[in-house]
Amino acid sequence: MESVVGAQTICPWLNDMTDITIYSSNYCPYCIRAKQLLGSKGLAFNEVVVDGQPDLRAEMARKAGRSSVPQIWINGTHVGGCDDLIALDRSGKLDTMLAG
Ligand SMILES: N[C@@H](CCC(=O)N[C@@H](CS)C(=O)NCC(=O)O)C(=O)O
Repeated sequence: MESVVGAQTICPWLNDMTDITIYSSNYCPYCIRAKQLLGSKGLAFNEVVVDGQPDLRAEMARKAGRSSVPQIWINGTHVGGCDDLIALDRSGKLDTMLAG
């Protein structure tokens, strides 16, 4: 059986140095999945809920170049949406990013 140890497990203090922002909607299953993945790695994140906030959604779209939620940034780097976050995690590159 394969055992995967995330960067947070090896270095639990990493989360203090990781700045994660997720623009989300409370009605979006992709947002819930992305937040679950971050939570499963013990990562705290700043959440910007865009529901009923067209200005925030427009701000997100301007920064991301995409209008769908979620949109995620890690330490200022735009990661993309939920599918992108999952792909990054599966490739091992998310842990590399988190390790700095
Ligand atoms: N492939 C995207 C799908 C995200 C998505 O379809 N989000 C919906 C809400 S659940 C959305 O924002 N739709 C409106 C739009 O695409 O502008 C991801 O993984 O993040």
